[in-house]
This record gives sequence, C-alpha cells and structure tokens, in this order.
Amino acid sequence: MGLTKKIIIALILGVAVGLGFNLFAPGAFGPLDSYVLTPLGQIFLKLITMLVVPLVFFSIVLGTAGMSDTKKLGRIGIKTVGFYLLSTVVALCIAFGVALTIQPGQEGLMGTEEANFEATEPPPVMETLLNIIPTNPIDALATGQMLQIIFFAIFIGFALAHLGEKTKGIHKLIEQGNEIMMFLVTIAMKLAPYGAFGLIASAIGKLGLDALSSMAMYMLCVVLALILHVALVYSGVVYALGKMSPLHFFKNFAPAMTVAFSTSSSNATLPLSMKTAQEKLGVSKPISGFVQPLGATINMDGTAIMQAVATVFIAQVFAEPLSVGALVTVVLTATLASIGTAGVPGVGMIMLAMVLQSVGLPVEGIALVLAVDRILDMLRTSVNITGDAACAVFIERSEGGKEKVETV
Ligand code: DAS
Repeated sequence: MGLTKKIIIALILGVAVGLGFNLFAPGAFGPLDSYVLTPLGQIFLKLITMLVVPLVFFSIVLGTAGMSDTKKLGRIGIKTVGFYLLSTVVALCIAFGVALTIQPGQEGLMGTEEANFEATEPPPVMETLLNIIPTNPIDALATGQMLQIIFFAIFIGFALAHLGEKTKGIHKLIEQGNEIMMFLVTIAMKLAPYGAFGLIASAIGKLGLDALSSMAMYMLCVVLALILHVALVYSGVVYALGKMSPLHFFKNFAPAMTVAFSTSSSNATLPLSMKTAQEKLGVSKPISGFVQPLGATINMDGTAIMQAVATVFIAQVFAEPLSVGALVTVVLTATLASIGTAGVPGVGMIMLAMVLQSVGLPVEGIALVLAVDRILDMLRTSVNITGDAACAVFIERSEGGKEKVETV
C-alpha cells in the first residue's frame, strides 16, 4: 500500500480515536496520550526537525552552485532565476493575504502552555535583514539560525561555482551529503503515517471538534491561495508574457498536473512535464531542458503558499501575532529555502519546520497541519510544476526560440 493511502488511513483513524476519546472517554485519554499518541508524534516531529539544518545547508549549497555558473546561466538563466524568485514572493503574498483575511486559526486554540515555548518578540525588519549575515556561521549551524544558514550556504555555493575544478572534491562531498539527506527524508517520511496518527489523535483528543474545524479552515486557505496563484499569476504569465491562451496551456498541461498530484513529486513528474512542454506547448528542447529541471529544484510556489498559510495559522492557534518583520522573515526564509529543496514528497513539511523556527514559532504547531499535509502536498506539487512550465513558455517566447542553451 502506498504511503499516501497509509497516511490517509492514519488520518481517519487518528480523527476517530481522538474524537472518540474526546467525546466518550475523556478521562482515559490522558494515559493514552502521554504514553502512546504524543510519543508517536514527537518522534516523527523530532526526526523532521533533525533533518532541517543539514538538508537546507547541503541542498542550498548545491542549488546555488548549479545556478551560479554564469558561463552556463547567461541571460536565460538570470531571467529564469529572477522569474522563479519573483513568482515565489508573489505566491507568499497571495497566501498571506488569504490567511490574514480568513484567519483560519482559532485564536489561542493550542495556547502557549501546550507548546511550553518562550514566545520571542521577532526583531524589527531592518534588524531581521542585517541579521541574515552570520558573524559565526558555525554557531548559526549549531543553533539553527535558518536565515543565516541559508545566507552562508548561498555564499559557499557561489564559491564552489567559481572555484570549479579547485574545489571538485568538496563539491562531490556536498553532493554525497545531499544524497544522504534525501535518503533520510525518505526514511523519515515512511514514519509519517505513525506520526500523523499520533499527532492528529492527540490534537483532536485534547481539542475536540475545534481542532477539526481549524484544520478544515487551514486547508481551505491553502487551496484558495493555490487556486488564486494558478488562476491569476500563471494564467497572466502565459497570456501576457507567453502570448498563449491559458485555456490551451492548462488543457495541454493537465496530464502532467495529474501525475504530479498522484506522485506528490516534482522530480518524478519532470520527464512528463518536459515532454508536455516540448510537444504540446511549443517550448524548444534546450529551453525546456534548462528551465524545468531548474524549476523542479528551486521553484516551489505551491510549497511556499502552504508554508505561509501554515505559519499564519500556527501563530494564530498559539496566540502569537506575527509582526511585519516576522512576515518578511517568512518570505525570505521560504523563498531562499526553496532554492535547493528537491521535489520529493513531504519535503515542504520539513521546510515548514525551518520556517517556523525562523520566526520563533513552536514546531509542535505542525501537529495540526501534518495530518492533512499529504493531501495538500498532492495539490501543491501540481502547482509547483505548473509554475515551471509557465516560466518555460515565457522564456521561450522572450527568446523567440533563437537562443540555444546548455542544459545544466
Ligand atoms: N512534494 C514536493 C514537490 O515534489 C512539494 C512539497 O513537499 O511541498 O514539489
């Protein structure tokens, strides 16, 4: 049985167990929660959190090294990377707009005693921006200062690209480190059904129907923001910049979107999304072969939307207001973190732990969003690859098909 089916079954069982105890045996819930449900959930959460720092460091070093090779990148690369970063920032703004308008999280639902974390007042915006530069990168890595780790990783990647042969050995080592991290992500995700069961049963056992309604509102906000981003941004790009009818674009790209939906993996869908762009959307092989693989790694608008909505939602349920500086931090963290994140199932959830840490919110907040994450992962992966294809159509049009690029 596939992981998706297992997680959905875990979700249903978790809701049933949590609601059952909450409504009919609240007294007996305590021991079950303390000795079974919470440990199950915490083991999974701690595993995810353990992977964040090394995964972010290795993937961003490699992602940046791949992008910074200006000989290969040239004009097309700069346009492509610029498009991807801008579209992710727009996606985050749409997500914040939806989440701050609808307010999916019931204020204080999980309360601060649940998370027993010290709410820290995030610094003002300018301090946030200056703090990105780590004075001690080793300390940043050791203490999980995510924005500083990302900044340091981007610098290392930039250096690797420009030192080339001189640092071939360390480059290979970092590639192998990234392979190890991606393998561990796959292992951690195998435990997702058990973690999802423990987290959702514990949350609903404690919070009852309020938790369910909050989760439903959270899902609604993510789905609404995803639809708005696809309908407004991607249609606009394809129509205004790609000079292509959005109807033609979506009708022809739909098969790739359904494969992304069923696999929850941009990487797994890449061959089909490239074939579709080349054969149905008129994108030349060189441009498709450059823009879409790069996008599968550095462009995850759907994932960024989930992270922004989840951050607002978790801040609300823990009654922690997000300052403008915190919102800027989320935009920077989510945008920069997507640079190296590979398109595999569940990686967005791991990156969410990092985004939450960057604004001082408790990772425990993942409990309410994890259980429905797999369903949202299917949707946001479809959005991720659609953004890559829309960019390919734009680049093809902007180059008039005259430029031949090397594929990275
Ligand atoms: N499943 C990831 C992808 O393949 C996205 C995510 O985990 O958010 O794009």
